[in-house]
Amino acid sequence: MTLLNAADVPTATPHRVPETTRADVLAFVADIARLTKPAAIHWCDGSLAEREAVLSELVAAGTIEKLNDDLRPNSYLARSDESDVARVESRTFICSESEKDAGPTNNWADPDEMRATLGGLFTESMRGRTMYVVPFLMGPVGSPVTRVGIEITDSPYVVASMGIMTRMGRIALDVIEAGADWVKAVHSVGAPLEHGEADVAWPSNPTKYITHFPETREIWSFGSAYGGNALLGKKSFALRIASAMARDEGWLAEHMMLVKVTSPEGQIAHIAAAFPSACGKTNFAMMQPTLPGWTVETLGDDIVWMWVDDDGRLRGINPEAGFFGVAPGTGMKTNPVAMQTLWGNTLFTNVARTDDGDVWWEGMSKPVPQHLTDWRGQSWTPESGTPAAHPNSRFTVAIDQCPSAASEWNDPRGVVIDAIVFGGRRSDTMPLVVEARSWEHGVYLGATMASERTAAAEGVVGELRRDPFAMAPFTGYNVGDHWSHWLHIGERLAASGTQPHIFHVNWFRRDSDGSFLWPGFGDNIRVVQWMMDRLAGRVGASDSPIGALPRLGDLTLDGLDMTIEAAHQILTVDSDEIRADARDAHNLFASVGDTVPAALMRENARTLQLCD
Ligand code: SAT
Ligand code: MN
Repeated sequence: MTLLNAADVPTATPHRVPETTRADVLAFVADIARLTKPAAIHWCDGSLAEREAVLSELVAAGTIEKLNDDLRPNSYLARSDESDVARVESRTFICSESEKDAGPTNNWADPDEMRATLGGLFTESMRGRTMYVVPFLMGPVGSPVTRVGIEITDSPYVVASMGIMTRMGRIALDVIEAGADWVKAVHSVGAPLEHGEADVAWPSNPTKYITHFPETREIWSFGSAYGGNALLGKKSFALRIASAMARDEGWLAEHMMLVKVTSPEGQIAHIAAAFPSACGKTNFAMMQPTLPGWTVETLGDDIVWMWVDDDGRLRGINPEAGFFGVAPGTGMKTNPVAMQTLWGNTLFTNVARTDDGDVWWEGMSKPVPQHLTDWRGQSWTPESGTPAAHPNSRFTVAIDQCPSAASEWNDPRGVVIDAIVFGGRRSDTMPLVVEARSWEHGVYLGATMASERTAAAEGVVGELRRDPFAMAPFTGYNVGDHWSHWLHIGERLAASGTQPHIFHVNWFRRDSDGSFLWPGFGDNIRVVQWMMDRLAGRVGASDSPIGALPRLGDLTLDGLDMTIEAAHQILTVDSDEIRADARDAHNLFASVGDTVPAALMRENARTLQLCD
C-alpha cells in the first residue's frame, strides 16, 4: 500500500506500511504530511522494539539520558528547554463556532482565523524531522466511554510518553479498523531543521498555540513538547475535547483521581476526587492509610470518565494508562507507593541527577546530596540557592507498575462511584471536610471551589484562584453549561436513587503562624473513614452554612500529634469568612452570566442566608 505521493515526502528512512484500510486515517496522515513536509513517516505499533528504537533515537539526540541501570533500570532523564516547563494556559484556546460556547474561563479564538494561523505555523514545520503517527486509546478496550485518537507528532519524546500514558499503537488502530470514530490531534514542536543543521536537545518554539476545535473534535498544538501541551491524549483530549463530547452524549469527563477504599470491616467505596494540578491527587490515589486494617487501591490519579449505567448508577474509568506525576515532594514519607512505582521503566523530566546516575528532587530524601546535576544540566550543591529539580518536574510511569493498583483499573465496566470529593489548597476559610446538603449543593461546592496556584501552570504561585471542578483550564465549553450538565446527571441518578454523596476537603489549612494544621497524606484516611461512615449512615454531623461538618468525636484523631484547639479549628467554619467567600463566588457567577444554573444561584443565596 502506498501511503503518500513520494514527491510530497522525501524519504530519509523507509516508511512503515500502515496497517489500516480506513481512508479517513490515510487521508489525515497524507494531508498533515503534505502540510508539514516531514523527512519520514513512522506509524507507531506500540511494540517493545519500537519503544527501544525511539528511546535510542532520543539518547542520540541528547533529549534524554539513560540512568544507571543498576539503580534505576531501564529509566531515562529528559531535560526540557528552560522556557518549556509547564502548561501554558494563556496560549491555550477553545475555538468553538460561537464565543459564548467557550465561556469566560477559556481563551476563545474564531475557528476560521485560528485555522489560518495554524496553517501558516504548520507549513513545513516538520521539515527534517520524522513525523510519527500515534494511534491511542483513552480507556480500556470495550468500555462504553472508551474513545480513540490519532496524534501526529514530530517529537519522539511525545511518542515515548504517549506509549506510557495511553494504550498506544496497534491496539488502538484495531479499534479504529473496527469502525470507531477518532479524534484528530496534530502536534509539532515548531522547529524545522534545514538540511545538515544540527538539532538542539529539546526542540521547541517560543510561539506556542494549544488549540481545540470542540465541534470537529480536533486538537492542534504548536511550539511546546512539555506535558499537557504536547501529550495530547491527556488534558487536550481526555478533558477539553472529551468534556464537550460528554456534554453532547450525556456522560462526564473530569479532572479527578479515582480510588477503591476498603475498611477493616470490608466496606468498599469508590471515591472520585477533583483537585487542581499539583494539589495531591497522586498522593491521595496512592495513599498508605495510617489507620490499621484500611486499604486504598489506585484506579487513576488525574482523569475520570463517568457515565450512568443501565441500572442508573454512576460508573467511572480512568482513561489513562500511566501517571504523569509531580516529582518534588514525592518521597518515602509522603508517597512510598509512588516511590516503589518508580523503581524502573520510568521517564523523568526536569528532575536532578545524582553523581552515580540516579535521580533526585526536593522532598525525595533527607539528607540532601552534596552534589547533583540540576534540571538545567548545571553542577549543583546545597549552597546553590536554586531548586535542583524544577518545581513542575515529572515522572512518567505505567499504572501497572504501581503496587497499589486496583485489579479493576483496566476493567471496561469501570467501578460504581460512591462518593465525589472536591478540594483545593486553601490556607483558610474551608474546613478539613464538609458534606454537601444535596447533589445541587455539591455541584455548588464544586463550581465555587478555589485553590492557591501551584507551579503546574504559569502564574503567581500561591495566588487564590477560583477553579470550578478543578476544570478551569480544562472544560472545553462554557463553564456554566458544565454546571448544568452536572445537575442534569444528578437528576438521572436521582431517578434510580443512587446519587453519590458529595464532599469538599481541604488538607492545606494553616494556623496563624503559617504551619499546616492537618498532617495530610496517610492520615487523610481519617477523613475518608468519616465519609464512609456517612455513606453507611453510621454517623451524624453538625450543620454549617456550607454543609455537614464532623463533630469533634466523629473523627478518629488518636495517635495524631494535634491539639484539641487545632482539631476544633479545622472542623469549624467562620461565618464571616464563609460570607466573604460566598460573595466572591457570587462575583464569579456574575462574570459567568446567564449560563449559571438557577439552582446554583439559589445555593449561593442560601449560603449567605445561613451565615446570618
Ligand atoms: O502538564 S499536565 O497538564 O499534563 C499536568 C497537570 O497540569 O496536571
Ligand atoms: Mn492534572
